[in-house]
Amino acid sequence: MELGRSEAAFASAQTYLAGGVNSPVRAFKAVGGSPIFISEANGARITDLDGNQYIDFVGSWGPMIVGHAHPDVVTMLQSLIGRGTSFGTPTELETELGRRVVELVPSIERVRFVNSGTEATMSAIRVARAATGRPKILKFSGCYHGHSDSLLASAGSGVMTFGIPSSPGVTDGTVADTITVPFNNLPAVREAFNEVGDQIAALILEPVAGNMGVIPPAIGYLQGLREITSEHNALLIFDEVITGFRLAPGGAQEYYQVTPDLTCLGKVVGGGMPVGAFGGRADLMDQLSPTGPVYQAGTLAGNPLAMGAGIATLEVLNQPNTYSRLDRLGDQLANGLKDASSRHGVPLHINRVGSMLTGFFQDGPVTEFEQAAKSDTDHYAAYHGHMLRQHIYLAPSQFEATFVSLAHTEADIATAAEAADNAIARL
Ligand code: KE4
Repeated sequence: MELGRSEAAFASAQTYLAGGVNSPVRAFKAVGGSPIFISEANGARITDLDGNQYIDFVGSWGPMIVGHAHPDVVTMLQSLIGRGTSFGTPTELETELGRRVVELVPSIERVRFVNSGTEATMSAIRVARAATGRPKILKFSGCYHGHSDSLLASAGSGVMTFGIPSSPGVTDGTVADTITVPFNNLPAVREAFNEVGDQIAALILEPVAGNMGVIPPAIGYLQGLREITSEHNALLIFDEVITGFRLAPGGAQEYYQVTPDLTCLGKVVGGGMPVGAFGGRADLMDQLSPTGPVYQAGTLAGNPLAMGAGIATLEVLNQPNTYSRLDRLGDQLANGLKDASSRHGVPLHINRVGSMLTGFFQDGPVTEFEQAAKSDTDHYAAYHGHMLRQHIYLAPSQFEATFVSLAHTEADIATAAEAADNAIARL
């Protein structure tokens, strides 16, 4: 496979861009080799600078759930682009996307749009701290909520110890109020509340973890978190940047029938344009400036082109059988991987919820971060390379999600499963 143009492009990019990329995972550090530079995409396929075409199972990390360059999204953007790109004023497009979000997401009575998932979670936490007057936030090992300082924290030795910065440049003081406990472990949450419950403003979690690989909530776990937070007058924040509009029209909170107090959104809600959002009960969201005292702002928040792409994307999803089809395609892929794993005797533990899944190179189970971390990342790196050479584009990290979209066909999934069989046979 010829990759010369991508390699040359990466060399040039590194001259001007930090690390040659604008987001670290794109650099292929975890799988080796030079990152692929994409020139165009359509449906379930992406094409690199050397003309190699791949079936795409990353989907820009989740946004491209209806496929790349969907005609309805393109038509919407074409209808808007000639009328200006940003006004810094209210537009009716924001109200229209807001209406759809409020109608679809059970917890959201009022929403505010921002430009990324990071901004959404950062702002939701500010609202929670203001509403409760409490300083501490409880998060979960392996859950990622973007790169705002207070969320770049690792677990301390105990819930009373301060959070530990997970990146240089994040100060001890910034994460002092961030408590990190294991995912899928209700006793750990109860212990935190028993010790410092009256200081905890909110819990924030991915209701289905996607950033340590896909890890579903244990049965009763989300309901348990709902009960504990309600009991202690703390807020429950679902970070649905990945799961929002992917697992169901109303996201994981609809899929599992557990309603948080605040919800963070991103990815799908912008249809591939830069959009994040956070929302919840009106009494919480009305604290935000200009109605209330909690400051939050953004020059390009609610950008009309981005709103248009989000509206068009949610409209495409708003068709009968969307989620049953996504689930069927996810199930077909998972079964193909399981067959390949057993056929060649290579341990591959599959976690899947609907159209998001991860094959962990280990026996499993994988129910929380420490277990996920035991995966054979060398195997994953070799597997990724074998799949790439067979024109299947996977996340360049064992600890990410594989996504299927409405643009994938059963034939695409069968092709990927066959490629996986070939790849696993060579491990
Ligand atoms: P952004 O700031 O990247 O738009 O969103 C941050 C974020 C928040 N919450 C969840 C659950 C997320 O998954 C993310 C971002 N996800 C990563 C990959 N899993 C984006 C890819 C990247 O960092 O380049």
